[in-house]
Amino acid sequence: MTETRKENEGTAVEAGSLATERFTQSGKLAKLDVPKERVSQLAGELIQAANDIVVKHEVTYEEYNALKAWLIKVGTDGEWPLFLDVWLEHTVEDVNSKERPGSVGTIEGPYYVPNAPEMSTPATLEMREGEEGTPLLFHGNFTDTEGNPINDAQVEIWHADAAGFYSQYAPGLPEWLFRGTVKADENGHFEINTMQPAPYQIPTDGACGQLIGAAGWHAWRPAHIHIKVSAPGYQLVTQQLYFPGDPHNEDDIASAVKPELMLDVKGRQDGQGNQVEYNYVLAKENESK
Ligand code: MBD
Ligand code: FE
Repeated sequence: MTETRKENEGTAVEAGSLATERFTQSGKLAKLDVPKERVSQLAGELIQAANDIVVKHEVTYEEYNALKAWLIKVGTDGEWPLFLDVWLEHTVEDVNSKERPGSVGTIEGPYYVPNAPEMSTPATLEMREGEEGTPLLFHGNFTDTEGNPINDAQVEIWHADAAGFYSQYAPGLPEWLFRGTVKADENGHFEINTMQPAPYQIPTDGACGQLIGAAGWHAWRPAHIHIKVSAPGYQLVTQQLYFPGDPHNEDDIASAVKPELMLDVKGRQDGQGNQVEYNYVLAKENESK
């Protein structure tokens, strides 16, 4: 446990169960209809890959039972969303966004909550009185791939607080702390006042943490701001933005850092923390994806 984890930490089981429940109840499951041929091919090759590993490394019964116990614990801890989003989503995102022009995306992760409070620009995200951290003014513009402004764009933003906690996934935080849906103005401009998040350690007291410990890995993600940008008629971009100099930009446990997502943070003239500009280019629905 690090000094950033306080008594309001909660447990991996709580965060995991909430993420599992959120996913189960999200609209994402209503539309699923994977054809039999795809299921057979994908599940078949996954099972074959696991069998190949057993042969290649002459996996013992002790190791097989450790795996079985661990997989059971991933479920009881509710950590399937965490496990998949940390160790698999980055490749799914890469494969599915490589043809999309415009702003670069990355993984969504397990802690998105839809329908965060709507605000017009300039917006200030919900904070507590005396909120700790460095103030950050995040601003930018939306254009299409030809450079024309987009007039009805929005920025959904969510991030951890300065201690590394996400609202709705850790006890004791205001429901919409550091979560908002900010409407850009008619010129495609947005301004969001928030606080810089801290580097983030994924929960270490659940199944994922147990794996990390057993393998001698680390649990850190660099500090990041989660974003979904969209406008009617344009393709949604899900991304995260990162801060130069973070010790975990090079070894993110979730492999979700890309050079295009690095912010160019500057000190503010008025001494009130930092500011950063990041501009979005959205692809139309029918532009290749
Ligand atoms: C996070 O905040 C996150 O962004 C990811 C990908 C996994 C765990 C926690
Ligand atoms: Fe995150």
